[in-house]
Amino acid sequence: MRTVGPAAGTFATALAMAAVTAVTAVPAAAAVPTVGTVPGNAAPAAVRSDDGRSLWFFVRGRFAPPGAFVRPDAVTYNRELVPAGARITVSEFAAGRSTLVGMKVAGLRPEHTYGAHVHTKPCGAQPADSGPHYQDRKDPHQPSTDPAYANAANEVWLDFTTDGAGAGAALSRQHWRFRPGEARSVVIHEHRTATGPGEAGTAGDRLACFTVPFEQRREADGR
Ligand SMILES: [Cu+2]
Repeated sequence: MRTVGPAAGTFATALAMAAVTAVTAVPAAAAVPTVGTVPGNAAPAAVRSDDGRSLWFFVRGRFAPPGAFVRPDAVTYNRELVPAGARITVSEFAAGRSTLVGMKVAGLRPEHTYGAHVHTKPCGAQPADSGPHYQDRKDPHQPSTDPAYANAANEVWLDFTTDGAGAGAALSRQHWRFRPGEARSVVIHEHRTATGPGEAGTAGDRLACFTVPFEQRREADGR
């Protein structure tokens, strides 16, 4: 497992790793609060606990090509690098001013380094539908390639390298919380994320997208 972004504390790392691990250990029928299932082609596994201050959830999906009639929630745009049937799990744990995002994938190309980020819009039939990267401090110039904004502390980067079986994982810790409703998907890209001026944040083509319900607007807020 690779930690992206600022060095995570031992406790937080252990906690997040436990969350990522729990993702595979929790059976679909676990007696935990379930806020609906992920529609479309994602697996019916969305477990969520949200008391208004802290939040924990995970969602699982299985990639498929965009279909004409099903809204794509786990969609591959490149079946060579993200084959149909490849699996993804994304988890978020957020409390106080910290956010941990974990991701596990399986069924991808073995020993390949992928870029991955949290994006601002849900997946669609087209790769561009997921919008730009989520940024804590928004770059006034979009698309953002200024390393002052396009970096692993201000965005959520989940780059990973698959093992010999095509499995991979990544973990990101941020010292901020998502603005509700503004972080909507994880996009997997062609290669590692660049960091230099004029190219920071770019990672090649968008290969696949997974719609994720990161911190959402609370219905009680009436927004
Ligand atoms: Cu991206």
